[in-house]
Amino acid sequence: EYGITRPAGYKVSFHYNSQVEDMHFGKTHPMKPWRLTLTKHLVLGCGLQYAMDTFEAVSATKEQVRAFHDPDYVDFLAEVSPGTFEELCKMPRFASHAPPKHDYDAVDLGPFNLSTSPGADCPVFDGMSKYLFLYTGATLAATNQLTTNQSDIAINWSGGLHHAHRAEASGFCYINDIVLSIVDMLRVYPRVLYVDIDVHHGDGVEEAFQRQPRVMTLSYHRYGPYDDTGHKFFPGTGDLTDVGLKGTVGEHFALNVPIPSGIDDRQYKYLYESITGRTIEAFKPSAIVLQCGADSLGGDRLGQFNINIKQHGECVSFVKNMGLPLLLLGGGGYTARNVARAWCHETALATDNVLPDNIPMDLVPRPEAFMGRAHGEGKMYPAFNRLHVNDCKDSDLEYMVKRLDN
Ligand code: TV7
Ligand code: CA
Ligand code: ZN
Repeated sequence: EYGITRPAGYKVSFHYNSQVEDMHFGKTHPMKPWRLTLTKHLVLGCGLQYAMDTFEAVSATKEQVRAFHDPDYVDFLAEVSPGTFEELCKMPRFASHAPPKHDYDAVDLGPFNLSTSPGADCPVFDGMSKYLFLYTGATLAATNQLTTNQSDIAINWSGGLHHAHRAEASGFCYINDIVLSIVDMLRVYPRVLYVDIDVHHGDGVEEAFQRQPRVMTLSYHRYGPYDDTGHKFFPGTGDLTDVGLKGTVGEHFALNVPIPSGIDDRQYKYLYESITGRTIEAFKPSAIVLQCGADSLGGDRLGQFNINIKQHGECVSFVKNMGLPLLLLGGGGYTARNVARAWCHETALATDNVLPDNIPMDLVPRPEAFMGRAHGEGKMYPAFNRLHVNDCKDSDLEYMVKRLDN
């Protein structure tokens, strides 16, 4: 349709299972799995399936998930549903995992930071187990394509859930598919670089590998107080001084780029390319995992950056140009139409295709109006409805680059 061709000299695989789309975290919850429906429709509408090998994902097994997560937690996730939650909570094996109460939290939290209250970050919802094990299965299949040299780039837009801890759900993330992928990669690659352009700090991945010099984690994120409530932008970690666990061999194998609100394309490009470039030079990774959270786009419901789809995509192109095995994962992204446009554009970049500027639907007023349509009209690159005040001083950004360039 748009003259889509296969990339010359390398192979891309795309991993997905449409069953993840039907899930609902709750009426007002910002995480909307149907953003993946939009993405799928755009990707297929553009004909990008002809440029890559597409795989229907199957669920990860409990055993695979235990490669990082606590066995009790894995059993709980496999069995839990709104109907079984209360029952499971009473079982001593699970009850012992109840989280400490946070004062700011109005909702009741059960074991593993899970909850059936509608206001919870990590609610228990219908079909949840299916959803979790499917997005994880897709990431592991994508990883397998890379480690067996069957693909050069592998994509799973339903993965990238970077906040999940060993025995705790956090920030809309339950199973840390990224950690599971990297653990698997370490069987074959000497060194893996993890880069995270989600607007939130990739704390779960950083923590998992804080003692591991074979994995370097690099996260770009909004950091600091986010309004006058005194609360920090979630999860509140990822300061410039946080460089891995001090006194272990993992020290200096984590980097964090804390960013004030409103950063624009030019400033983001400067930070991203100087710091990612230097990191690759020094660390010499054997493979790269890029978490492409689309909540770093301008106009995101939760994010506070002002970057456009074009720059977001250039972050993908930049690491792709290193010519290393590359895993592309999704993550956050709360203005669904922008998420779909960004990830479709990035699927095109991964396969060396250029989409005309006017494909996807700038004119789509409401996401619902778009459902069921392949694509609308409008411009792809120009961006957003709501601009954040730019609190980034060029001199501060330059200082940060120098500081990180040991
Ligand atoms: C990867 N921000 C995940 C990002 C996770 C962010 C948060 C919400 C939120 C939750 C809701 C909701 C919300 C409008 C926004 C300190 C709290 C404050 C719960 C209300 N509306 C990723 C997680 C972050 C849930 N959490 O990186 C149900 O916003 O700030 C917090 C923690 C305690 C819990 N409360 C929020 O992008 C995928 N949550 C509406 C309904
Ligand atoms: Ca990040
Ligand atoms: Zn995020």
